[in-house]
Amino acid sequence: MSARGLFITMEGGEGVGKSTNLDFLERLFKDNGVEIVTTREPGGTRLGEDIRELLLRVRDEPVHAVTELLLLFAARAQHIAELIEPALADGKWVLSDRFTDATYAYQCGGRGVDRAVVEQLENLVQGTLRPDYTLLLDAPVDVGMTRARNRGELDRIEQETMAFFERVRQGYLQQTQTQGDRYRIIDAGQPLVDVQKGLTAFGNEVLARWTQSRAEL
Ligand code: Z5A
Repeated sequence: MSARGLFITMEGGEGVGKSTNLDFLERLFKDNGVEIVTTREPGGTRLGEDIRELLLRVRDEPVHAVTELLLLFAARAQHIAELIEPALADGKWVLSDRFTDATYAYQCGGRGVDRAVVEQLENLVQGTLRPDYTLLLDAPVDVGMTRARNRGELDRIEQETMAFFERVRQGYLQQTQTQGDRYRIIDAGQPLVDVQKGLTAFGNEVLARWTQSRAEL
């Protein structure tokens, strides 16, 4: 039986470079012989991608914060059952563009949802599943916004205010204080080449720890 795989998440505000850097990290791990599944939230399964579309489509009615929260966790429940847990159990690594830290940052930080409510849903939906490592790409809000907005039309969440995204950024930074061990923070405001030096250091650290933990079995 193969050892359980590692669960790694990439987080950060809008336009910090998650998609770009997820590809870079995937390549680095694959080049080192790791079997890896990349995915994203909301999404990752057919049902999850349908929920993503519901969540991000611009609507002419307000979306209640609890409705948004429950849709996110509904997508997450499917994601875990259908993709994340089977892959980890099979010894594969899972690299996800966002996971529950995003809920603490956007729904608690951004929308003001009580953390205790998210903790309850986290326990219900995830059981004991938590990421092994989380890479937070952190950049000033205006830097990320400028990058993201150059891409064209804004979805429902992207249409939020600067103040909202500032609270999201603080929400992420607060998360790293509460569960410090699994986080690595990279300054994503730097040129891409420097961000990717940080990613390489992170990737090599994870690979070295993994190799050591296998040797100790
Ligand atoms: N959401 C939520 O509210 N609660 C939750 O629990 C979850 C999600 C899971 C969808 O996420 C939305 O769902 C998101 C949060 C919410 N809403 N918002 N806003 P998403 O991850 O799919 O969407 P996103 O945040 O809008 O991601 P993004 O805008 O696609 O950004 P990104 O992936 O971080 O950036 P990128 O596409 O890799 O890079 C953007 C551009 O910048 C691109 O042209 C790059 O070439 C360029 N770039 C990247 N890095 C650099 C550097 N270092 N220098 C210069 N240029 C760079």
